[in-house]
Amino acid sequence: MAFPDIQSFMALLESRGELLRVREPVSRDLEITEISDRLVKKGGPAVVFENVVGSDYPVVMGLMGTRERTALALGVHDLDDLAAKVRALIDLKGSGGLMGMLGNLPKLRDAMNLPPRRVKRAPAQEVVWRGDEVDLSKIPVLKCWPEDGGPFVTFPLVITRDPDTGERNMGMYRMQVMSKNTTGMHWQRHKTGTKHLEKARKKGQKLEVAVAIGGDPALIYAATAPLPPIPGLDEFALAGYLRGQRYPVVKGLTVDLDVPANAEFILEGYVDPQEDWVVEGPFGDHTGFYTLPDRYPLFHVTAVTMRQAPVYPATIVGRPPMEDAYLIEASERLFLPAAQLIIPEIVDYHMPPAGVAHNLVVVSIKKDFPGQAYKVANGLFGLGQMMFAKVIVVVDDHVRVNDMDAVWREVTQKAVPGRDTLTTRGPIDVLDHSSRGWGYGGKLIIDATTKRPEEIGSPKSSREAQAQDTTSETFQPRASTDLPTFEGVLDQTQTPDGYWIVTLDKTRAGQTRDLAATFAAHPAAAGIRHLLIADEHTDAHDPGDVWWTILNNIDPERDVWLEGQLLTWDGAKKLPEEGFVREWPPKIVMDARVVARVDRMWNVYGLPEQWR
Ligand SMILES: Cc1cc2nc3c(=O)[nH]c(=O)nc-3n(C[C@H](O)[C@H](O)[C@H](O)COP(=O)(O)O)c2cc1C
Ligand SMILES: [Mn+2]
Repeated sequence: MAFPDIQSFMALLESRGELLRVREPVSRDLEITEISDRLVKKGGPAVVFENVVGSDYPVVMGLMGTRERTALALGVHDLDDLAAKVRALIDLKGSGGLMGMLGNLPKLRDAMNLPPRRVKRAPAQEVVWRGDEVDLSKIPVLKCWPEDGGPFVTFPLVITRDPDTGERNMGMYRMQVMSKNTTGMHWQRHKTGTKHLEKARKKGQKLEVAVAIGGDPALIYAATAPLPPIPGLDEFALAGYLRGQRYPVVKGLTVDLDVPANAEFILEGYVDPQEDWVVEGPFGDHTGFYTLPDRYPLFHVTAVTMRQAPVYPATIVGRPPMEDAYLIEASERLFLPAAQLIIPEIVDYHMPPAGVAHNLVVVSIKKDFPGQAYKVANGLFGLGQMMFAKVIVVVDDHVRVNDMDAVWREVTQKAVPGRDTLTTRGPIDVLDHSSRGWGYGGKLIIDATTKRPEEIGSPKSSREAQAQDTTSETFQPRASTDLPTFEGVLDQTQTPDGYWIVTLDKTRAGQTRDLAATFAAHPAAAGIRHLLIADEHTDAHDPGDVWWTILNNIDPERDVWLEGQLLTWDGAKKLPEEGFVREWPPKIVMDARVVARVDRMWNVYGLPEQWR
C-alpha cells in the first residue's frame, strides 16, 4: 500500500474514525504534548490541531500512535506480517549458518531494490523560502516538555550522502531550533549521520544536509529503522519495498541531494565540520527522563521548500508507552528474520515498552545444548543497534516474549541468581544516564531457559538427561506488616512470583547496599530471588513503573549484585559520594498548570470524553 503523502494517510484515518480535529487555538508550547500524551496512552486516535497559535500551519500528532495504525501505515494487517513478508523474501530454507546468510544478502538486496524514482514536479517544492526568507519560527515546532531547552523538530527525516561512497542515508535525529535558520543536529555517536560528518571533516568539506518533514508514513518509519550496512540498501529502498512502489524523489533546490517529492516541508542546508558544536538539550527523551545538555553539530538552513498547504507532523517521546514503541516494534518484526539467519535458534524476541527500546530485550530460543542462552545473548550484542541492549533475558521457545508477567515468572523459576546471571560490558545508548561512562557500561544476561545437567553442576551429561531444577517452592508473599523497615523505605511489597519490590527515598551514600544487606538477612527474604529497589517517584504496585525505573537507573555491572541469595537491582539514584560523577536527570513531568488547562479545555476542544 502506497500513500501519496501524509495528508492522504490522514484522510484514510479520518474515514475510519481514527483522526480527531481540534479547531480552537491551541498552544505549541506544552499543550499539544499534554493532549497527545493522553491520546497515545489510552490507544486513542490521531489528532490534527488546525489552529496552532503563532503559526499558519496545522500540526498532526499520533499518525502511528497505535499498533494498528502503524500496521496500516506500513501496508500490513498486523505488524507480525512484516516478518512473514521478509521471511518469504529471503527464503530461509537450507540457509542456516553464516555462509547461508552471506549467500542471501545479495538476494535480500535485490528483492528490496526498489530504488527511488526521480520526478519533475514535487509538491514539496511548491513554496520556497531562500536566504533571509528562512524563518523556522513560522513552522509550528513543538516545545514538548517543561524543561526542554527549546522547540524540537521530532519527526525529521535527515538525509545525507556518504562523502566517500556517495551512498545515501536517512535517519530520524531530532533537531532543536536554535534561531530562525539554525538547529542542533542530534545524530548520536554510533549513527550514520555522524559517520558522514566525520568523513566530510577528513575531506575538508561541508556536509550537505536535507531534512524532510512528512512523506509516505512508510518513509517516516524507514528513517527510524536500524538498517544493516548492506551496500545499496537504503531507507528510500526500504520504503519502496514496504509500499511496493519506487519512492518519488526530486533534486533539492539548493543541495545536491534527492529529497522525497511528497514531503510537507524540506529544510535544505549544511553542517560545517569546522564549526564548534553547540549545546543541545535538555530534552524530555524517549527514556522518560530528560537528556541533559550536550554538544552537537549545528545545522544551517539555507532554504525551506514546502507545499502550498502543508501539515506539520510531529511526535512526542517520554514516559512509555509512546508512539515510538510501535515504530520500534515494527523494526523488531521486520528484522526478526534477518536475526534468525544469523542466530537460527531464535524463536522470537521483544523489546517491551518498559525497557524504552534497548534497556530490555527478551529472546526466546529453541535450546539444544548447554550455554546456548549465552551464545544467543552474545550474538545479539553484536548485531547492529542491538549493541545497545542493557539486559537480555533468554527464555524457552514456548514462552511468549511480549507477556511480561510470564517472562518475569520464568526468570524467578528458572534462573538462579548468580548461577544463571552474568554481567558483561559494552557500548551503551548515549542517552543512558546511569552507565559508568558516556555510551559505555555494564550489561546483564539472564538465562531463564530450562537447564541442562552441565549448567547446574550435575555429573550427568546432556546426552543422558535434561535437568529439572525449577523452583518447586510455592511461595507465599508476606503481608507488608511482616516486612522489615529501613531508613528511607516508602513502600514495599512482595509478589507471588518471588520479587520483593521496595521504593526508596535515598538520601545518603551506600543506603541501598545497607538496605539490601538488612533485607537479605531477614526471614522475610526466604523464597525471594529478586530485590527490586526503585526511586521515590515509583509506584511499588505497578510492575511497569518499577521495571521502567530500574532498567533506566542501573548500570548492571555496578547496580545488580548478589546479596545473600537475593539478586539486588539498585534502581535508586546514584550520588557523587558514591563515585558517580555524571549529573542525574529528573523524570519527565508535565507542568501542573498545563494539565489543569487541558482538563478545562477538553470539551471546548471537542475531544471525546473517553480519551480524557
Ligand atoms: C521518534 C524518534 C526520535 C529519534 N531521535 C533520535 C535522535 O535524536 N538521535 C539519534 O541518533 N537517533 C534518534 N532516533 C533513532 C534513530 O532514528 C535510529 O537509530 C535510526 O536507525 C538511525 O538510522 P541510521 O542508522 O541511518 O543512523 C530516534 C528514533 C525515533 C523513533
Ligand atoms: Mn541508515
